[in-house]
Amino acid sequence: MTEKVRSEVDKFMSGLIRRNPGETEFHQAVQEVAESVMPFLFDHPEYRKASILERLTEPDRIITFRVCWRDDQGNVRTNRAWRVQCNNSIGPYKGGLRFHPSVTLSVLKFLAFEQVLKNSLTTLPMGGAKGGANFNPKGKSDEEVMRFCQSMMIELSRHIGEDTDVPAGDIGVGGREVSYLFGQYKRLQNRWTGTITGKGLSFGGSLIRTEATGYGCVYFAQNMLEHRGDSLEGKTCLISGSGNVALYTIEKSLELGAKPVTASDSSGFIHDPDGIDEEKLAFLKDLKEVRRGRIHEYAEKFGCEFIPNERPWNIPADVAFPCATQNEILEGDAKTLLGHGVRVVCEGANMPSELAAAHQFLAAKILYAPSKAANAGGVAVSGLEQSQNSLRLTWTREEVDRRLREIMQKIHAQCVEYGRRGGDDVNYVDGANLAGFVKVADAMLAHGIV
Ligand code: NDP
Ligand code: 2IT
Repeated sequence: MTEKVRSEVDKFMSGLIRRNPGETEFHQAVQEVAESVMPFLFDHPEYRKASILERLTEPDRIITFRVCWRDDQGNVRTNRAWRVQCNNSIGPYKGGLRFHPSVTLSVLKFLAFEQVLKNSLTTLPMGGAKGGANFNPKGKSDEEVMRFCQSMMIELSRHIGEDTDVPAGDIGVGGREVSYLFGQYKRLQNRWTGTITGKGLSFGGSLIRTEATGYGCVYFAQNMLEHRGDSLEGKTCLISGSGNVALYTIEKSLELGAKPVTASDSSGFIHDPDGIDEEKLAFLKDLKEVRRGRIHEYAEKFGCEFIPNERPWNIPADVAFPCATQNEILEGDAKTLLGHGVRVVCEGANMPSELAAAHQFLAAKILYAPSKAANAGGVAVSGLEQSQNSLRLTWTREEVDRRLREIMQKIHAQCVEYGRRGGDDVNYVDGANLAGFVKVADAMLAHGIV
């Protein structure tokens, strides 16, 4: 980065930090994009003249509201919920809902901002939003989760709609929560619309949506490897998390001949040097998706190691798929991974690498896919669910999978186009940020000062 660009990034960031005090995750997500985009803005003054980056980092609208509900003991409980509608220049707002005690406005603003660029990369007409609540579904009964979802939807329903804003799942919001939210939305509207995605297959959900983020992430890793004449076959893979994204990352990596050896949750990780095979994966799915149990049960069942309170990054491997949460790879973890010869880091989770870790991967010139490119398969199939709802028909598994693979290829091609550093070396961070940015920025320029 030249001195001129560095000083402009610093100036821009100090203004953003002043306007958004204490929102460290939001600062981090914007900083990464500003570093990629600023050199381009110097070459294209029309975007700077129209203050596109300033406008893109100021959400269109943020809704904050109280959610009251009654627990099984009859106590009145109060949570805080938000919807951050960041930018709808290229399509209706779209993005997930997160239920986790760590949810703050800063977290949702970073996620909404990244969603704008991610959705742009998918090639589908979707704007970016994110929402959620500091509600912890862990340990709650189905009835309690239902009452929370119903109460939340009473307010949220005023701000969403099939052509306005279409929520979906994220951490802590899976099939059960989406179903309760959708049931309440339908009741309040007295209309059947496809306003939430990730719905059950019997009521408008799309085949492959459950699998899409994990599958898409592995397809992206495969695309990067193929670009260098390599493949996933025989590669040892570290996976963090054991939720929706992690499970289907394990499934697809297995299918493509790789060897997944770890999985984790917030209590620690399991290391299975023989590999998580199909039978073990079936156990893991039942443990996590049905019984909602803890990861140590896997180690007890299959006689492997459970390492409490740690993440899997000190296990030697070829590929890392962080699939749990933000900032789960710190700079030291990145150095450890690189020291062990990791060749691919492909982000299933949103912003799992802190900035200094990402800089390590970029400097080492390994295949490093940032989340907004690598995990876009989830929202892409959400977009396909919206298309099917509008058409009032359903596509086959093969059809949706074919489209998902095609979209991941197109995202890869855009990253290569905008992020090529010479030869077959690609800076996927710059590529994803620039390609996502240009499409939204052009739409904003065309719309005038709004
Ligand atoms: P799930 O709730 O299904 O699973 C989350 C997993 O990550 C669980 O294993 C959970 O462990 C672990 N985890 C969550 N928070 C923490 C934390 N603070 N510290 C340690 N472990 C944690 O969520 P998803 O699989 O849907 O989401 C995972 C990531 O992927 C998130 O970053 C999400 O934003 C991103 N993503 C999800 C998409 C989707 O379609 N669902 C699409 C694109 C990105 P525990 O159960 O112990 O909390
Ligand atoms: O981060 C994400 O892309 C998601 N949680 C999925 C959003 C969606 O609308 O499917």
